[in-house]
Amino acid sequence: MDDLTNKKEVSPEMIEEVLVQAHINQIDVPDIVIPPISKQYLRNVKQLTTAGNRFILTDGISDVEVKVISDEIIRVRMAPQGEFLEEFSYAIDDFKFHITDIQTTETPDYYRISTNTISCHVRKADFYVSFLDVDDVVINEDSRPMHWEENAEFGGYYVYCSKKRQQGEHFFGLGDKPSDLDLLGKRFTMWGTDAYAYERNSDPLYKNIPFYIGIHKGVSYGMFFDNTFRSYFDFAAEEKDKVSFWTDGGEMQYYYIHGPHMMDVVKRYTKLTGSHPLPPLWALGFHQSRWSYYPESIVKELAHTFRAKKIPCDALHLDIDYMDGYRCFTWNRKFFPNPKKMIGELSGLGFKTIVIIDPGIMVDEQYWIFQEGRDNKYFCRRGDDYFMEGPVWPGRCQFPDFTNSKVRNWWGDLFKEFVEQGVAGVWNDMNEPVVFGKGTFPLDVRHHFEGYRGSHRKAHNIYGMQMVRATYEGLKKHQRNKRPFTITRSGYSGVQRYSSTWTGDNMATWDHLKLAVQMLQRLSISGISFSGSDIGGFTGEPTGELYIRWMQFGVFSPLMRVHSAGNTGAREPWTFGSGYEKLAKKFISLRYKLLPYIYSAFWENHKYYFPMLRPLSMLEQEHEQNYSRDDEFTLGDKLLIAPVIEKGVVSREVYLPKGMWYHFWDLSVWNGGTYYEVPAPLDTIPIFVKAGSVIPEYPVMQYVGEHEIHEMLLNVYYAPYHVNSFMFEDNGDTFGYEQNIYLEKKFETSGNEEMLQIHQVIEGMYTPRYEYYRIKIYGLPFKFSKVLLNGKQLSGVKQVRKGNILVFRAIKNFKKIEIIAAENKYQ
Ligand code: MIG
Repeated sequence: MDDLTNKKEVSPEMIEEVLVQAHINQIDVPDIVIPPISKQYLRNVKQLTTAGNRFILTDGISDVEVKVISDEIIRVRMAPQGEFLEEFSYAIDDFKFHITDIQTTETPDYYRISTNTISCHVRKADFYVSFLDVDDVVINEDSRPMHWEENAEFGGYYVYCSKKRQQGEHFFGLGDKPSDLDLLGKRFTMWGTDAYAYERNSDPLYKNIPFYIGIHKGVSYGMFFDNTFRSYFDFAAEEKDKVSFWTDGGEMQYYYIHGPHMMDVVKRYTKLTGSHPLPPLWALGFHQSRWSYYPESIVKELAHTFRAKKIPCDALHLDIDYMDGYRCFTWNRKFFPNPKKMIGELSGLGFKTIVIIDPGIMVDEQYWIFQEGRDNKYFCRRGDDYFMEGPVWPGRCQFPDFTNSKVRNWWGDLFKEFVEQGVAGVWNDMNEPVVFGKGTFPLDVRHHFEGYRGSHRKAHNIYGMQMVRATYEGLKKHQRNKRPFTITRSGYSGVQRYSSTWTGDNMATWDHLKLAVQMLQRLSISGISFSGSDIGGFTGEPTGELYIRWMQFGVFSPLMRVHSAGNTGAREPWTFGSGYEKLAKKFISLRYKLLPYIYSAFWENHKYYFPMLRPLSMLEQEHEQNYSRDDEFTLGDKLLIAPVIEKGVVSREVYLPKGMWYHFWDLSVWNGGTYYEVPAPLDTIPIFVKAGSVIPEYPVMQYVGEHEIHEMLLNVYYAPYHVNSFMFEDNGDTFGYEQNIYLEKKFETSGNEEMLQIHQVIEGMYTPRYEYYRIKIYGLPFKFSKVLLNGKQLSGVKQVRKGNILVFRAIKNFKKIEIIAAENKYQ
């Protein structure tokens, strides 16, 4: 073939290309050696065209699309050479947003696209994009025009966006970064990584959540950079007045999400990317895990010990050693001769069995799952068509392409047998994805990407999310109407629609406890409320003290699980001696008492997009000094928790947000808006209850559903003003709530010197089995004369603890309760 001489023949296409390049690079003399296009900044805006809620602006070469998503959300995309990629996103949920009205105006200087809440300005002279509120205050603006650069090796473009850091601006979000809550002055990468024994400021970790929140002058907004390639964020690290984000490929595509409150931003982001469906209620109980509990006799002994010691527990986790040679979906029959029988026995004791699963499928001709995957071409392939192979636990493995719905369905169906055996939940590990040695797949590996195609550069950061999605959907199908429970280590924005998550391989150190406190808050404001950390630390050995302090934080972690590495000492609640065992039991029991409250907070996340954990910076964003106070938070909106995260301390400083608070343990009343040094010996941590709250409480059970609840306890904390509290109830494990089979109860309390009123409004169609509430009223400032229920006097009202607590029983459907002060009300 004469081709082999490699003469430089010039085709008409090449000439055309050379001319385009020359034009872009402003070169007069085109050369046959064409260099890749180096950094190109958008230039002046030449034109705006409109199509409905989409606006296309061009500088003659590149196009920018501004799309109004809702009254408060605007998306910006850039097509370097004028051609947008087909629209597709794994992150975006299908929520239909509302747009009231869109106005466009043109001035000599800029184009302006406005909703009734925000406007986007594009400056004609230099293509600077900015976002303004209704009063035309600039909330966010470019500090350079968007820019791009050709990626000569892989194709596509590096795409960049630089924003101005507004005066005094701070930054939050980004998922699981192991750093202080405030991201100012730091730079981060999104590239899911197996970060065994990571440290403070290690980066990247497992998750890829390219969403951040900026706050300046007490106003918040969000930026969601929806791009799955390896991406980077710089929060004024390189240049003090600039914030940048960029990627190795794909499209510059970001959503500006308006506030002005951090809460609004987080709710809108969560609406955009979805929330977690309700988990089964037992999943909010206590989980005990270890790498690994085996054989069967050890697992049973563990279960019996919990029951014998009367320490509540709902779930036991089996790590990789339950498998036969680490082959997914198999059991090691030597260790677990009859899994169904064992799971049945555990279930009889009230335990759910959760098993781990990895994405790597062992290359083994005798293994039917490998055969099926290979024969159906479900495994990922290299760029030049060989199957992708690499070593993980089982040895050589191939990996399902979870970006293909056919593969996901296949994977999901593989859980059928597990479900029949009684497995109640699946823990998805190593899905960054991990390959020993190299870390992950080579970048040329191809992915289906729902038909939109991509190399591993594009699919890496969403691989884990699609794996757990496959798992979730498979469980959902095979468990029929029962809610699945899944955990995942990796994930991309939107992963919360399919799974809970944990913070991976942490260490048994005090700083790691602090990191866990910071990371769970960060995840929560990044759309992922249902998270936990390995209580006690994964690697290393905690002292009894550290273990208990971590357990105390665990009570307020949406996912409460003890887990540890194989080469560490045991981590059961009784491991550290009877003194610590008593404390572990006390706090695990507290978790079970608070379950109806935690469940209601979960519902508020699922249905209304409220994050479960709320940092001080969210509660009082107008106070900059709160931004660095990231070691206390509220769970839901009623309980403020200040975990103890230092060795040997018996008190800690707590900032109480404005308002009146009750000390959870001694019921004393404290005024917020200031700092206190709060006693915190090892048998307690500072917990405060917002005055006016109604906190529902369960009796301590050894596991969810151990017995019917005869009365629901309502703890009512008097406040001299109006407060609303919410409680959610349903059957706890089906999708009935999607058919409105649930109750949403609103308790409205209002107190004054004469009386305390409690109104109850009930919505929904569920009927709890109990008939009565037991109501406890704390902090009444007066002596009571009588209690009226729907206007009729109640008998059997007791006063305890020097008369300061009233206790009585009330029918569950009451509408109004009035506690009336005595004439001589000051006692
Ligand atoms: O290569 O399954 O983060 O929780 O115990 C380690 C064994 C694989 C990593 C997980 C950890 C789990 C461990 N896994």
